[in-house]
Amino acid sequence: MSTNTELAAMFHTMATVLEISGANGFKVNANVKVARTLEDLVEDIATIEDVTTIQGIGKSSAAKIKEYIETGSMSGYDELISSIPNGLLAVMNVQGLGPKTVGKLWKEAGVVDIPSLKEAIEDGRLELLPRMGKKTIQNITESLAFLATHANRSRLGVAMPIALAFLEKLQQCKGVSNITYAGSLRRGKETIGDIDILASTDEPAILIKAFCEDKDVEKVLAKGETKCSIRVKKGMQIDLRVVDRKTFGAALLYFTGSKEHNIILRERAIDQDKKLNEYGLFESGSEVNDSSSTEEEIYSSLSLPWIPPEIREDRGELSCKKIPRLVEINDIRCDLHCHTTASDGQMSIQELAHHAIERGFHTIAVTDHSQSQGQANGLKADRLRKHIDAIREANENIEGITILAGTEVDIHPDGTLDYDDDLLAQLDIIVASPHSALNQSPDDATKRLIAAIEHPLVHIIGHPTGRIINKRKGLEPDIMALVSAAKEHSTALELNANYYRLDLKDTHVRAVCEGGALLAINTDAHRPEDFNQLQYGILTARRGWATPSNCINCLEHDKLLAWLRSKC
Ligand code: DGT
Ligand code: CA
Ligand code: CA
Ligand code: ZN
Repeated sequence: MSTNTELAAMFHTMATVLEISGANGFKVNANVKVARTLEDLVEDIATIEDVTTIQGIGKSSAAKIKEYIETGSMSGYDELISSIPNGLLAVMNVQGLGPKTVGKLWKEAGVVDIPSLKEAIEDGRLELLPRMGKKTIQNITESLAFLATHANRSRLGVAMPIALAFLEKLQQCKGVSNITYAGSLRRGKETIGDIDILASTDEPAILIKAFCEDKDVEKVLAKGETKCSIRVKKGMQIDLRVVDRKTFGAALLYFTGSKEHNIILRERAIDQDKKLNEYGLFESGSEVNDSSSTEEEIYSSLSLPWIPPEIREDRGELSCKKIPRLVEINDIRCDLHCHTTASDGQMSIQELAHHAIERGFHTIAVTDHSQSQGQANGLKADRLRKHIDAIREANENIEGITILAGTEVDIHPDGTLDYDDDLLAQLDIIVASPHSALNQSPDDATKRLIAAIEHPLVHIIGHPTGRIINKRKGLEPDIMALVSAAKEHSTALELNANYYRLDLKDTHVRAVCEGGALLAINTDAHRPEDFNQLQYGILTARRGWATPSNCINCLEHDKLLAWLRSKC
């Protein structure tokens, strides 16, 4: 994680703590503003001489930033964090609880962490608070149950930067010949229990010392000569295993998993009178493995093609006749769901277009929020009309990319859309997404989404379930019913690449592809760096066995436009 990102997270946390404590809004906003500025900053903050020259960063924030860059800690931050109970920030993860409510729960009902929140619900203390109706408490209870089963796993987009930062540092240790991440991270799962790093080195002691004494380590959990575990300050566990260079391929295969995939491989080896473990593939009776082998060679010795890590889940990959060529990041030619400053994005149309050109896209869609999304500055009809003109003008003036005039129109709970058809018909592309009533019944959700799929002007259903990983379950529609409607009406279902969403999820993506419906992989970018989220969408798409031909974002320019026009 970059210093900019680290500092931004700290300023966001300070804003939250201030808001929980009931500080005045001005102070809260000042911290949010600094956090946003840091997120948007292209240069590394540590390389900027005088931080106060950056607009949005005042003297006192600048001093805090300077202190953090120089010492690795920030006294104002530590003080603020310790001004509220230890476990209170975790309560913020409960869906529907914002800082103000959490502050009230703390001050008026003695809630200091998740367990005491549960207690307050059970003994009826919560109900006594103003504006705590039965329905609200029911929602909190459901969210708590959800958190209990999911929250100890980190989101993919949190784990990946932590792992990459460690790899970058450890790679430089003397003697290291091979180092990579394995486990669920290599398989691209949406959440990661712990990060597994695998290395071969001539100097294990140097590597292990560097690993355990890294500045990001909070605690060394176990330390041996070939295996260590640490917990990093951001809360994740990392396991490091040092293996012999000769056995690296076998170890990589073993520690990538999944466990279920490994078990079938091992059985297959036994059937062929061989033995497979993390040290290699052996002829039965032989204990020595004197030829180093790669993953490819081991699969091949078992008469199998190399299986991409993302599909090593015992979901038919070992009995499948031919593994399809899974979609890759370079296959993606356009992004069809992005926001600008017209709604809640931070890029102008021009900036959005230039970032898309940089990514090598042939097309970018401007799809700002619709009128119901008040908190996201959604566009009323007259503003949308002007926005369409502005997009068309930008499309005329900017070379090297097609800029589509679109919308991300809300799908109301009853399945109707948030703009009239007359207005929608003026657009090049329509993404329709559910944002409200995300706890309606599965039946209602299915009807709602199918109505949008069947709408003749809708191209893509954006983040169809509205789930937020580790936080909100979202809608639970009948996916097979959506897929067959989507196929019939040539409407694409989105895999939203944002790592909080990854919606549709891997198994749903597979249902879309196998059912012959179209898949869209979009970043839903609100800021330039959001385009980087595409990697998580691709990992998830691969876990769903998606190929370039399943995905509309892989279409050539003219074919994409022909499909879009077939609707409007
Ligand atoms: P996670 O960390 O919960 O997200 O999931 P993984 O898959 O990274 O699991 P982890 O960290 O417990 O172990 C890493 C890999 O090591 C796992 O994917 C497969 C392999 N492995 C671990 N334990 C066993 C086992 O008991 N049997 C077999 N065959 N493989 C194992
Ligand atoms: Ca793991
Ligand atoms: Ca592990
Ligand atoms: Zn969006």
